[in-house]
Amino acid sequence: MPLNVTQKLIQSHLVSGEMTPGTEIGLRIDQSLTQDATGTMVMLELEAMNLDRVKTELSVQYVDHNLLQTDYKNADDHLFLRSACQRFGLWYSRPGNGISHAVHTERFGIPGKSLIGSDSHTPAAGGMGMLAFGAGGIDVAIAIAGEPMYVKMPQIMGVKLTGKLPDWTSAKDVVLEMLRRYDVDGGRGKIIEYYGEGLDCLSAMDRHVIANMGTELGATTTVFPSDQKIQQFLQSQDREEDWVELVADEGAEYDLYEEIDLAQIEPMIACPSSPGNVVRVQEVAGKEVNQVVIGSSANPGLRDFWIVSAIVKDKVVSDRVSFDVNPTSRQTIENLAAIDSAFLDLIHSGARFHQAGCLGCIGMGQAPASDQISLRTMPRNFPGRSGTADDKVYLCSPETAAAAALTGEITDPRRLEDIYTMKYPQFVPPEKEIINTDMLVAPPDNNSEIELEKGPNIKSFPEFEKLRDRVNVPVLLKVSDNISTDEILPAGTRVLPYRSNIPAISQFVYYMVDDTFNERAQAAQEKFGGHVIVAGENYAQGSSREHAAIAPRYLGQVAVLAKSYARIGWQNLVNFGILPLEFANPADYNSIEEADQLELVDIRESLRQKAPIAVRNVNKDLTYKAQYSLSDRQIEIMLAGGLINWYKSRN
Ligand code: MIC
Repeated sequence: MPLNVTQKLIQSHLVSGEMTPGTEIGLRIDQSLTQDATGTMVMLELEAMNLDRVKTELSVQYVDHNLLQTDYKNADDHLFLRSACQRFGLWYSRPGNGISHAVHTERFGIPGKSLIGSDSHTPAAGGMGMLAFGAGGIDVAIAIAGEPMYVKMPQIMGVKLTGKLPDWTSAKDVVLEMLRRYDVDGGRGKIIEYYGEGLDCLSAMDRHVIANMGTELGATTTVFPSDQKIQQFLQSQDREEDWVELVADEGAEYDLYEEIDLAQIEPMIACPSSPGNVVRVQEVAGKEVNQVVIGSSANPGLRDFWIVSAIVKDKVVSDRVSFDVNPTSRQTIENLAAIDSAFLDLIHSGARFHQAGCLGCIGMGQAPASDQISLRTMPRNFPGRSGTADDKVYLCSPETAAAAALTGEITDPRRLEDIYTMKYPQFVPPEKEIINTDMLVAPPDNNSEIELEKGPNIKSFPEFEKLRDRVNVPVLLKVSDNISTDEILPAGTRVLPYRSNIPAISQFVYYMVDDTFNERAQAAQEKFGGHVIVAGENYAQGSSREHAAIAPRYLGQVAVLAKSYARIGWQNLVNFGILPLEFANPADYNSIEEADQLELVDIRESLRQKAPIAVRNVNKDLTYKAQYSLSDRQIEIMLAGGLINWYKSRN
């Protein structure tokens, strides 16, 4: 049978299950990637699991999120991660070396290999023909310990690309067009594979942009073939020997089909406050802009920075606009500096040039002014994520961002031809990039004696009890559709330093939605032994941060009762022993109110029987049927009270 690229990747890594959509499969994991904001917890989990040394072919720890050092906490985390890399045998990418996804693609990614990362944008590596998944930290820790990664076999959606992108548009506009068509949940349960002759106009880093933001579609991952474009890319990275060809067989088929004629793509923009809220730039042109930020894992390529420098060359950005440039990596900075006057052109135009990293993308500084528009080449604009509560963040291509920086208003970049009588600048990539690997520290051969270096803010992983059989607990919060992990547990300068301290970070759970939540959760834990949350569709979309499950569990969350879940958020609930229940009849959602008391009985036996759980609303005297779609393995994990308890009981 002719196979597509996804099927080839899955087949070559399959250790259990069959490629039947909806059933659980186990996959061998070759490489792992962790970043600091989620990685500290991964290292604490490795410690809790008593791991001696990584069992993957390669594992890399990046420091790219928690870069601001407003006190000792983040700096302590960096040292802790360095010691953990030495202790467990990981590579360490030093603070300021750059954003995990791009650095991994440039330095370590290999077509045909599998990758798991404690960051939801890990699928970016699918741009170079890898099978790459974002996951909660504990799933990454388990893979580092040599266990397979489990996922429900997705449907494979083939997106045929035809034609060639017009001037003033680029890869970001393509993925924004996908978001316009499918919104933030249209990719759920799917792997998106791009194919067709349109691929010829997309470089490896352009494909990275599209694969990165496949996460915003809710997709399990995104896959591109490994063709001549990837070969050229690996040549430019001095790693040609890592190239293998991986293309679909002649006559390969997909479960679902979609098509995009690239020639029809126009500059697109995602409006506040969802990546799925996409319109053509023209439709919102003229709105005054106060901030423009270039960078992030969603537009990390050298081209993405060069095109902006070429557009702003010999001009000065609007005096209303803060023009922030967040380079992807030190490699980007060195190479930008080596291309004619590109670096100087940016600086001269007024750019505020920052260190390499994620920065404002996760609210680590760069908060916009109140009630002002910020245009960003980033992947996400969930409410308040920027650090400003009433933010108005738009997501767009580097071309659209540069145009707004110059004019001070949202501007279709095609208009620059008239405003400045300029032609679309054509990027000629260097045949060989400047490569500097000095900021990547290799793991030592002998690791067993090394001590973990824990600052006072780093607290060991909390212990959780096994699942109870009966609970009678209040609904502490009722939320609507598409609640993101940024709303469940925000990031930003205030909260992120507590990622290695669950008791401390738990005070911020649901803080953005209801700042009395923590207090009420503690009271409910004392009085009733816990609480539940009621939610709409696609609960816990967005980031992979497992803290959005661990911290609620720490506060006594027993179950979530939702209409549906986002993949990683759902998996994280299971991993930390919170029941991810679904309404058998979604209309039941309407009859529950905050503070209703819900009684769940025979929980353990129902799980063993894989039977629905009856949820009695004590206040309304109603009973709802709650279902769940857990595999046998996940049921064992739930009964044990979470993945760590389960792992320990087997090792
Ligand atoms: C994000 O883009 O939301 C993040 C920050 O990269 C997260 C990880 C985190 O919360 O630390 C992600 O996407 O997984």
